[in-house]
Amino acid sequence: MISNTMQQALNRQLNNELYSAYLYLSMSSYAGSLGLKGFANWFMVQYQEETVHAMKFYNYINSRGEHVELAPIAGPPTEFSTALDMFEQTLKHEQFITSSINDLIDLALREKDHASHIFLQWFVTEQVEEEENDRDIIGKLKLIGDNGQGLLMLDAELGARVFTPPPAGGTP
Ligand code: OFO
Repeated sequence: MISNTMQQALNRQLNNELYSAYLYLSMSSYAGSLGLKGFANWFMVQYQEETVHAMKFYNYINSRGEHVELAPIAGPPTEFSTALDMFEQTLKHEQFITSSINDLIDLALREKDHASHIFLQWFVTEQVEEEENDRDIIGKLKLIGDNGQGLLMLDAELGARVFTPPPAGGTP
């Protein structure tokens, strides 16, 4: 049993995660249209990871005896100026997600909802990793500047990213 306030807050975060998936799917398509197949792959893996995040909230809400209320997902931007622009928007979005996770934890603490507090810890660690990855890539893109060869080398590096599905039978 979780409070109504907590259920609604978790539900909103589920929607945020689905929006994250939408945003990165849009970026993947845009990168592909520029011929940057490695960037497209990186964002496609990111999309897949976000669907896992959304399902974690979905399963958690159900496991607490509540049901999910799916809300409309906002349309993400569909055009981006440069690869750097995509990653700067990615970092900004992830910082928003970090702050929304922190707000959820504040709520769990206020409500003495220890189960939700523990559930949310995974996301705290994940957000540190996500923001670090984005900052690393932004740093490389700034170093590369207008150097096409550098961009192609980074494209090859990002093309090697592989999605690791959650363990079968475990919580995704
Ligand atoms: Fe990108 O971590 Fe979820 O939203």
